[in-house]
Amino acid sequence: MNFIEDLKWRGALNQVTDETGLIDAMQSGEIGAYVGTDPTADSLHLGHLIPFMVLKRFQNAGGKAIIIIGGATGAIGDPRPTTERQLLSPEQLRENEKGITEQVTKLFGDDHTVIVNNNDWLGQLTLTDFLRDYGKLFSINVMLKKDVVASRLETGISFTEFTYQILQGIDFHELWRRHNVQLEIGGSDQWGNITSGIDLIHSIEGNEAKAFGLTIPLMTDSSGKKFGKSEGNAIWLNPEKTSPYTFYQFWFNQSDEDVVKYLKYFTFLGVDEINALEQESKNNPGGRVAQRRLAQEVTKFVHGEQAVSDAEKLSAALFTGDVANLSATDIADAFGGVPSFDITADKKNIVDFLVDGEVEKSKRQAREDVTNGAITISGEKVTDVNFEIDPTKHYEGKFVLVRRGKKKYFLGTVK
Ligand code: 629
Repeated sequence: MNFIEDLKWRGALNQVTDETGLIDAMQSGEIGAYVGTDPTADSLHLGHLIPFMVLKRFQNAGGKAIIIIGGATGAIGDPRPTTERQLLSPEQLRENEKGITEQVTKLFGDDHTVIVNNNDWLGQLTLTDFLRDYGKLFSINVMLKKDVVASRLETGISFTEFTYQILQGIDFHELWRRHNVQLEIGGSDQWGNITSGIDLIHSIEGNEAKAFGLTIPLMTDSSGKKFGKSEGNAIWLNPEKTSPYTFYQFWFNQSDEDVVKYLKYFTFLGVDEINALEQESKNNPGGRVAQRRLAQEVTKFVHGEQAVSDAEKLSAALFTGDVANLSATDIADAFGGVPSFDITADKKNIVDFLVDGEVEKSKRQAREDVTNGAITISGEKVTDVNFEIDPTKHYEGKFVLVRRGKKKYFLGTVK
């Protein structure tokens, strides 16, 4: 399978400007491809991973990968279909840019990947040069027909956002010249900007100049919902914003309906291996073999091998209830979502502790549950109603973890 056939098999191809032209260009020598990202937040999230993975696939197929960090375009803002963006302050932009650049470098920065910031050239461009060298080559009539612009004509769009497509076009041309970049890759929302670059290259370099565009469909889950959120929260690639354990669990918890689709999209596993996992998941629904492999592969790609084994160790400890020896970080990660209550570091009788934390409705109920062995404190069963809980002795003095019954957890957090 060539690069495009592989993408089709993975369900990762939305549109490509000239499929045979692109494959010919890839076969006739090493060409470059690029993906751009704007520093609108301080971290990338799962939505960004998709085009970056396609860029890696392009690299694996013998191409050269280039990444643009949009220091200049981020200051302008790619128009959204709905409303005008709020401009980010220069301080915020620099901070985001730093975060995104570090992350991209960590994830994709190897000896073969070039990472550039479009502020290097767009930041140098004077207004008169911009209007003379580029403005003349763009037709307002064409610019107005771009999907996102057209959809904003009702609600309004500033001149600033309207100009965005020209800036992204200049980038493609700049990389075409500097790095022999002949392909731009992006999500389906990027089609208009990508074709604007192709048109610019043809205007400046002539119609024979080779420039292609490729977009990837927006990922949805089996219920048709936009993919990449967990309980309404974005899944970030920054381990401080989404812990590797939460990241691992996100993948591990995908349904049997979705898992094969995600294996194709988000891993570098080949046809044979994915087919085998598909078969396995059909033969043994609920067995989670495919989900486990998915979680391992994506977590390894984003956070490394160690994160995979740490996440699996933590999952196993939670499964067996063997939580006594976990670290405070593990506890925060694994129990971030359970009912929680504030406590002090002072010693407290277990019955009072349970009632004050609203684990139990009454002292009578609390005594009964303790006596019956239904209460576990930080992994140790407690059956004595006179037991004193000393929070300084639990999880680095930060948490006391309560389990009532088989699996109902509550977290006391020392304030
Ligand atoms: C300069 C900037 C370029 C080329 C691209 C860009 C950024 C582009 C954009 N992309 C989105 C972003 O930055 O806004 N104009 O958040 C985002 N992208 C990844 C995918 C996307 C897209 O980073 O292309 O479709 C999300 O999946 O929305 O010269």
